[in-house]
Amino acid sequence: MAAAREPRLLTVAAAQLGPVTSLDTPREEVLRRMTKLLDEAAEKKVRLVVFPELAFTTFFPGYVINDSEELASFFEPASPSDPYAIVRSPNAKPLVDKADELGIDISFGYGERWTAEGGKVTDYNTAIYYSAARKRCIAKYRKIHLPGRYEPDTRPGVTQQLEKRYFTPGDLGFQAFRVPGLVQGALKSGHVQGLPDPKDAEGRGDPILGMLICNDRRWAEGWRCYGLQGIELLLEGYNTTAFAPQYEGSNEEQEQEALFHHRLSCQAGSYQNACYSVHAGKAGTEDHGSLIAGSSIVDPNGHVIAESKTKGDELVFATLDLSKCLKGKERVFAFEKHRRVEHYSRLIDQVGTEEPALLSE
Ligand code: CDT
Repeated sequence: MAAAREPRLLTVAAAQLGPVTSLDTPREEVLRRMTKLLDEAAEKKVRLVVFPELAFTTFFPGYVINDSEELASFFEPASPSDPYAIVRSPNAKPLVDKADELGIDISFGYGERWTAEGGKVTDYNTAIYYSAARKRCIAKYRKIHLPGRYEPDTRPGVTQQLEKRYFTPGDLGFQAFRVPGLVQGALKSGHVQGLPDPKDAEGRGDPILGMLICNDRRWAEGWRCYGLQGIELLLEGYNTTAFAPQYEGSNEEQEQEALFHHRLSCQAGSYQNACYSVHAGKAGTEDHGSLIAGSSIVDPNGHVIAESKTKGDELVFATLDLSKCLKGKERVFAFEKHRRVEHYSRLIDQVGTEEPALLSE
């Protein structure tokens, strides 16, 4: 990869949300809080704001919801003829309109009820990327690593995690995408012919982004799929339990451990794939239980460069220089020089652990 060291500056933010307390918290109230954070982002000259997973509602997989009509109210319809219907839904439109007005790109998570061509309905835990420059959504990601269980835990007083009950694993893979209008002077496809070597274009085009949702950030596999597409900025929204009474440890111990694993995953993923990452959480105490804060921005060396200080609504922002991704991409993690794919077949041929045979006496 050729060196292209001109700065490629971009100011981004994680819009942490405090708790959305209950299943019937009014949507307008949450939308007001989200649009207020967008106004603050505009004051700070932020160009892209990332909101949490399932941003508009309480974390509903934390509840046992048996009524299908009630459950449907947590999903936004979509279909092949209208895959981004969410942007016109009254549950999201005020936020999208505000993003348009301010010229800020946004990414947010929501429950998606997809009706396929033949009428089959599938529910996903989804995030979209809305480009203010294009005035439309340019990418969708559906959460792949669903945590939790299908059947509710019947022990009294436990914290539920029912994502496997309410969602199907995403079917869109880890598809990186370029975003127009975010950095100045981006090289376009028409310019490449003038370059001595097509590799000289690397790290000079419009920024390469990808999305993960919550539990996905703990899995190296997804990060590396993005790393292999030259990702420069990864976006991730989450709702991560801070304390569950059925697990060992005090409230404080569990929360600290959850924050540690959150930071560890985000820092390792960014470093090992030489990219920035933005992580936006929903924090504080909702009716189903408590959620960690720790919304953050991580640089390509794995350092946390900005982090939330509260468990409430808070804008966490930083100015990135995407050209700094090149160091890792050209040296330690120059994949084309150092990867040994002949030894990686286990990664795709095998799902669970297979221990070596037991030893004899
Ligand atoms: N929402 C979500 O994906 N929560 C999971 C809980 C996993 S338990 C460690 C998370 O990764 O935060």
